[in-house]
Amino acid sequence: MHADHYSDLIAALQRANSIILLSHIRPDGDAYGSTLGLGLSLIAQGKQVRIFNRDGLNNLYHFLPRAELIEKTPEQLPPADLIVALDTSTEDRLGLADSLKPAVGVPIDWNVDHHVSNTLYGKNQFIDPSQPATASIITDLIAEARWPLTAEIAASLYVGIMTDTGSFRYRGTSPRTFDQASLLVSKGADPAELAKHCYQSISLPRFKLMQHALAGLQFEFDGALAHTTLTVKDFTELGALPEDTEGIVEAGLTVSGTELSAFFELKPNDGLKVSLRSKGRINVSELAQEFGGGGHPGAAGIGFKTNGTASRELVLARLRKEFTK
Ligand SMILES: [Mn+2]
Repeated sequence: MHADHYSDLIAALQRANSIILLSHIRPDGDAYGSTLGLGLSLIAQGKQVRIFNRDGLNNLYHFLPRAELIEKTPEQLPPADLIVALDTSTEDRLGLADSLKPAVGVPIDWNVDHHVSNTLYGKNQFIDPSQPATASIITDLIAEARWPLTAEIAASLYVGIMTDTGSFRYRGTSPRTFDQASLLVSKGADPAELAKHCYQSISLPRFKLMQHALAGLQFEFDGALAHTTLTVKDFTELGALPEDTEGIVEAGLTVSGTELSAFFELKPNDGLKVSLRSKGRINVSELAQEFGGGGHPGAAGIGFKTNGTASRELVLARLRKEFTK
């Protein structure tokens, strides 16, 4: 997308004095990194910024600069000139209280995202699926607007890009991504230090959850399909948290010849979360959409509020069809 397209979003942010930034439930490095990066750059310009996430700040990301700015989304949003949603493909994933969902829709002024499956909610949208992270979009936006880019802002944005690209390995990583990373590192983001925090600082329960998930990994079709399942009991017994599942579905793609990895997470009250990853031959976004989910061609997810056990079988049967046709 051409840089000109940033001008409306830049103007809206410049006009506003008080701004609320929102991101998705079960936040990842990009949800935190893009909101903190943009938030800190706006604060540096004297604006009042509140950064809300339904799940607040999780343990892994406490190292982020000014992480204390990330607050749990309240039942009622305080008054603000502008509300911006970042990195969130559907309004449901903002996890807003029902009281914030009037019939006219969620009061989102700008919807800024890189997911191709974005449902285009909100009054204005800036969706760029050619960018591998929302933090990439924000990096370009800050550079274009010539807004403050301190070492703290650079570190936040770098974490968003590094985690969403799997450390610059996933599809969507382009020359532009390295230009952005180069800019952020030149402004003070420390790649080794930030990688240590993201990849070598996990809790023991989280590691044990990964260990358990890998032990349960099943390979079908000569290893082309890999899948594993975790139950509510697994989390309780290992003392693991819902956020501790990051990296499990990706681990399923490690083996040569594996095309598709699926991770099933059974939730309380027979809910189910499905994560899908593909090495490229199979479009998992299309598969997820068949069950009301979405994502990218290489990474997608589905959520079921009820009938999780039965839905797991249905999804698994559908995935197997990809290898039998
Ligand atoms: Mn993202």
